Amino acid sequence: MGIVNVTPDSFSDGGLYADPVRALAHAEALLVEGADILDVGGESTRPGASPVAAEVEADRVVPVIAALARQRPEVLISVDTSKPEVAAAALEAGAVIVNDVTGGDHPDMLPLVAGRGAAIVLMHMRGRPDTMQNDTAYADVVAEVAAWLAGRAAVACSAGVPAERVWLDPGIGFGKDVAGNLRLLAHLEDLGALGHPLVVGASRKSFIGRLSGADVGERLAGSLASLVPLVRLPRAVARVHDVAATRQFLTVLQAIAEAA
Ligand code: HH2
Repeated sequence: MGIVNVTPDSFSDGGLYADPVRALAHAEALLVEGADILDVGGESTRPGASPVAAEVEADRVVPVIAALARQRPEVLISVDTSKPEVAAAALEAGAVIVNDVTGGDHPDMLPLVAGRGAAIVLMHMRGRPDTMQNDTAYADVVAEVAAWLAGRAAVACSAGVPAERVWLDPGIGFGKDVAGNLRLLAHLEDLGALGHPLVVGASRKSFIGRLSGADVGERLAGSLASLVPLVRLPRAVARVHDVAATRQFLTVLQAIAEAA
């Protein structure tokens, strides 16, 4: 899953693709690099970020999604939003997946996704982006995140979203400290055991900087290392900024796993 941030302030590429023409060119480049899914977002969820109004967010993402859907009808487009009105407009424009960092918290989100026959990514976050790093203590982060995701998946299924269209994400960096992120990555199989495809977004995140001292633009090697646990999972999606390198890395890793 290649990331297309149509934002002025995303943590690693804010402002680079805020212009729709640039966003489209970036999306096309990610497809050439081998992305299977494009995740288009119009609101930064970096730690400390303030919410953006729905109209602003929709104005950012909908033209890009509509143009992409016209030019590349075969591509799976995901919209990174937690607002049902933005999701509705994006699905209308051609998106088929809603990537919701609040785990489908808004009461209208899951019925919308079910009604449109879309898929949903339910991500775990503690609190909201502006406050989420204030409390990162868990008694057992893996058990707590797994229990929460299992509960949200059950709610999504009862709202009418088929189980195979409910994807789960531990929310790396969302209300977790370095140790919490590492434990989640080390125990992804516990989350995979919930029976849904997993999405993992570790790309360029700050725990890699904390561990290595690397600045945000220099975290490719650490981002790739974070994906090693993914090859043990039957169904997993890597949400990344650097698609070509990730593709090559996962191809070789997978080949080695199969040879074993
Ligand atoms: N991380 C970010 C945004 N959306 N969605 C899922 N499912 N999982 C993630 O880990 C995730 C996500 C943050 O990354 P990015 O989009 O690059 O930054 P920003 O939120 O600052 O735009």
